[in-house]
Parts: sequence; C-alpha cells; structure tokens
Amino acid sequence: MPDIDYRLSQQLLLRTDLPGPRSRDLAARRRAAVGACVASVVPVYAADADGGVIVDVDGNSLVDLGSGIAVTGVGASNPVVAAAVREQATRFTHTCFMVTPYEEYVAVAERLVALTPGDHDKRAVLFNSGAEAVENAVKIARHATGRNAVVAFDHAYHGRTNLTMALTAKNVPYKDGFGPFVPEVYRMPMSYPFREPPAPDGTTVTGAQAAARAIDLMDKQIGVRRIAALVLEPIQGEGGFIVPAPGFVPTLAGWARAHGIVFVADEVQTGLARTGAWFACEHEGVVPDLTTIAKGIASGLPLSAVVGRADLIDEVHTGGLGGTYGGNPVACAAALATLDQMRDLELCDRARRIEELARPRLQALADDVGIVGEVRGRGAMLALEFVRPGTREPNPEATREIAARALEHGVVVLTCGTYGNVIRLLPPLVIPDELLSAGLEVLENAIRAT
Ligand code: PLZ
Repeated sequence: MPDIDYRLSQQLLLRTDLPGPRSRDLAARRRAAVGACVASVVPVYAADADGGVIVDVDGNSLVDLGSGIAVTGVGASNPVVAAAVREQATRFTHTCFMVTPYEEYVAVAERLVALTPGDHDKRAVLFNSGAEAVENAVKIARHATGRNAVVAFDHAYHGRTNLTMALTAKNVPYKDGFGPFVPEVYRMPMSYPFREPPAPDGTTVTGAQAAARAIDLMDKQIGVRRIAALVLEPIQGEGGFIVPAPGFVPTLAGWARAHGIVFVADEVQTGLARTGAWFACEHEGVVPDLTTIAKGIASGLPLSAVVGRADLIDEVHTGGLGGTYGGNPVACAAALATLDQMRDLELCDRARRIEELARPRLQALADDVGIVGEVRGRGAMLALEFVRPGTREPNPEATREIAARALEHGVVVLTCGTYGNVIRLLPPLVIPDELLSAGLEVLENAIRAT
C-alpha cells in the first residue's frame, strides 16, 4: 500500500471511560426519540473517523476493526471520495435515472461489468442497499427462467426486507414476529467445516460431498426444473464468517449452470478487495451468473448493484426494475472514487497483507487458550469462533464478554454467527500496521482475561 497522509492521528487514545459523558447525554436523547428496535454495537457516538480510527464525541480515539460492517475499506473520510461527493453535490444531487439519466450511473455500471468475474457479455443495474440488490437478483432469475423456487443455505444472511428475511436463516433478531414470509424459498445445508459431522466412513466431508448432499435434497424436495436461483455467500458473513470447504461453491455453481438455474453470488460483505481479491468467488475460479454488490462500493453512501449475464438481465422487460434513488449520482460519484482508491492504494494486496499480519497472531493465541475453536477467513475478513473449553459447544457468553472488554479498552469489534459465538475482524483496509497491531493486542488481552 502506498503511503497515506491520514487526517487524524492513527492512535488509540482514551480520555474518558466509555461511554463518556457526551455519549451518555446522546444516549438519553436517543431513548426519547429513536425507536428502541434499532440497536447499536457500541454505546459511543462518533464525531470523526479516518483511516483506522473513530473519534467519539468525548474525544476518545478508538481503533476500528469493523469498518461499519465491511463498508469503509478505503477509510471513512477518504479525501478522494470526499472530494468526489462534494463536487457531485454542487452540480446535482438527484434527477432520478429513470427520468433524466446521467453519466455517473453508466460509468459505475461500466466499471462493475469489467471488474466482476468472467469476460462474457454483462450488464449492471444499480439500487440502494444490499437487500434490495438480492431481491432484484431473485426477480431477474425468476423472470428469466420462468421458475419460482429459490434456494438459500443454512446460516445465510441476505437482508431484512420480506423476501430477503425469508432467505436469511437466523430467526432472532432478523425474523422473529415479522412473518409471514414469501413462499417458495427453500433452505439447504451449508458446508461448515468446523461444525460438519464426519461422513459415514469417518472421513471429513469435502466441499464436493457437501454440495452433493445439497444437490440431492434439491432434487428430491424441490425438483430441479422448479428452481430459479441458488443464492449463496461465497464466505458467509453474518452467519459466522463460514468459509465453505474447497469445492463447495464451484460444484454448486457448475451444477446450477448445467440445469439452467441462476447462480447468484451474494458478495455484499465479501466483495471489493475485502478477501484479497475483488470478489471472493475468484479464489476458486467461480463465475457467477449474477453477483450482488453493496457495502464497500461507495464508502457508505447508499448504493448497491446486480451485475451479471446480459442475457438474463436484459430478458426483463424495459421498466421492469428500478426505484427513485437507485444509482443516485452522489453515491455513484463516491463509488467511482472508491473504486479508484481501491486500485491506486492496491487494496487487494493490502487485504492479503492484513491476513499475514493478523492470522499468525490469532492462531498462536488460539493454540494457547482453550476457548478459541477455530481461526478462519480470508484476507481482511477474519474470525475467531469461541467454544467451551475442550468441546465444540458454542460459547456466546465469552464472545460477548470479550467484545465488551475490547471496547472498554478502545477497540471496536463485531460479533456474528448463528450461535453468537464469533468475533469478526473487518478492519478498514487502509488501517496502518501499527494501529492494527495495537488493536489486536487489546483483543488478545481481552481474550486472555476471559
Ligand atoms: N447480503 C451477505 O452481509 C448485510 C447486516 C447488518 P443491506 N450485512 C449486514 C444488519 O444487522 O442489518 C448483508 C450481507 C449480505 C445482504 C446484506 C444486506 O445488505 O445493505 O444491509 O441491506
């Protein structure tokens, strides 16, 4: 990564207990005005952020190991992105692409068509959120195939809208009491190497075998000719940073292709340099029919995309997809600048370097303490799964305690997982080495203290 001039000092510095007095005041205002249904991971309120730090309203400088859930890869106030947003906002903030189109939308589509796996004829359509991208991918698949059934996997997360809640696996907090959900959504077993029961002959289930297990169920329970789409995260995010066994994703993608089923890679969390490649599918040479992209693409301005086979996307009638804000010009300007910065700062390399720095430390710690069952992930998408000592039983209590302790010492980490027993690391890709190291040290101490 070329040298970066950070605007804020890249250091961990605590001036008050957390949350400080100003954060506590804001929390009181919030309780009286904001719906309690919206939760926040940390109780401190942000005032400024840059590189790998978030400065709160009390002047505490925290280490950010979450990037606002994998969004601010190029930093939360990247100067190139900020300048592009400012410039676009002074010209126009909105016309609606469905009314008066503009170049910025076309330019983002061109970039995504070129960047996504495969050199076949592709198209892109822009939306606002990850969930909206996934919904539209399903709409495209249903329209293009004339079929209804959609398959998602155990531990999957695809969003909070009605269709994407149905695709999402975990009940609390995402689905509980919010049904009924759309019909014709089927759930298949995932490849989860750490929690995979051994095969009947005692061997470890391979990715190809795990895929064959799902394929057999799809054939018997749904009927291959009824399936419009398989929707799969190449590495599951909210479900626990589950990296399927090698061969799982390519086997499913190949089978889908052979049966006219649209293979949708949900790269909302894995996409755009996070795993050390532009897209996680590249690690196994998988070329999806459709890819959903959001989060990192516009550094937090609301933008998402469905990108993929031109024959599928252009099969939908003109006017069939859209939305007032989809591909908003300010968000597109942010995306173009973000993509430039990812290339110019060599952030795919940087994500691999973050793994080189962090993984050996995390693994050494795991070997040393009894509660880390597995260290896994790819690039700057790494996780620790916590268990009760000597077992594989999930340990959500320790996980919560460690995350709280890390925050107390100024490091923002996120948890995830079906069992709530995974700590995930998603640092901004531009975090300097020393700050990453300081953040890891706090996390290591929190784990040892638990
Ligand atoms: N697909 C793979 O990770 C969003 C959700 C946080 P939106 N993940 C963070 C929460 O609790 O709401 C996500 C994802 C994958 C789709 C989505 C949905 O993206 O932009 O949040 O709609």
